[in-house]
Amino acid sequence: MAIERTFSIVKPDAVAKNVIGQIYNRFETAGLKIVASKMVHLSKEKAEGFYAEHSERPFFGALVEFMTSGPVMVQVLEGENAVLKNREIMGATNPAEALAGTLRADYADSIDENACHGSDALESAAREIAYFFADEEICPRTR
Ligand code: RTP
Ligand code: MG
Repeated sequence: MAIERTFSIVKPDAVAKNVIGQIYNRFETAGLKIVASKMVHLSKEKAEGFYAEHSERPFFGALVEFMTSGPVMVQVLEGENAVLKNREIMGATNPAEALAGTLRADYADSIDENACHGSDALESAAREIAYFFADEEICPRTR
């Protein structure tokens, strides 16, 4: 299986619940390595750019308002099959449909405030990583 990188966000609701460490623990337990990480408070422009693909959807305004409501953690996760593995760890977009033991089942309150983001494909992962991290901010393991 290929070693991949994916992009992940601990969203403002989960940061407010003080579960950053518990979420990072899920990534590490599943064998994903955190190779870049920082806390940021997104501007409206940064959030709109990140979710540009959804700009015509009815929930776009609420999504941007939520994503700018408090700080987030952004991280790059590396490992075998990282894109799909992270989506499995997160669970379905709507926490009511998320499997037991997934991040969204455990930490999300609604489809609008759903705890985490994960890239949905290798191409979007590369774009999203570059949207938040310079190359020198990503630190592959040397041991
Ligand atoms: P994300 O991008 O945040 O990881 O979530 P996702 O791939 O599971 O879902 P996506 O379709 O990309 O939607 C992005 C975010 O928009 C909100 N959403 N609301 N009310 C709705 O029908 C609806 N659909 C999507 C969610 O907060 C979702 O995380
Ligand atoms: Mg998405």
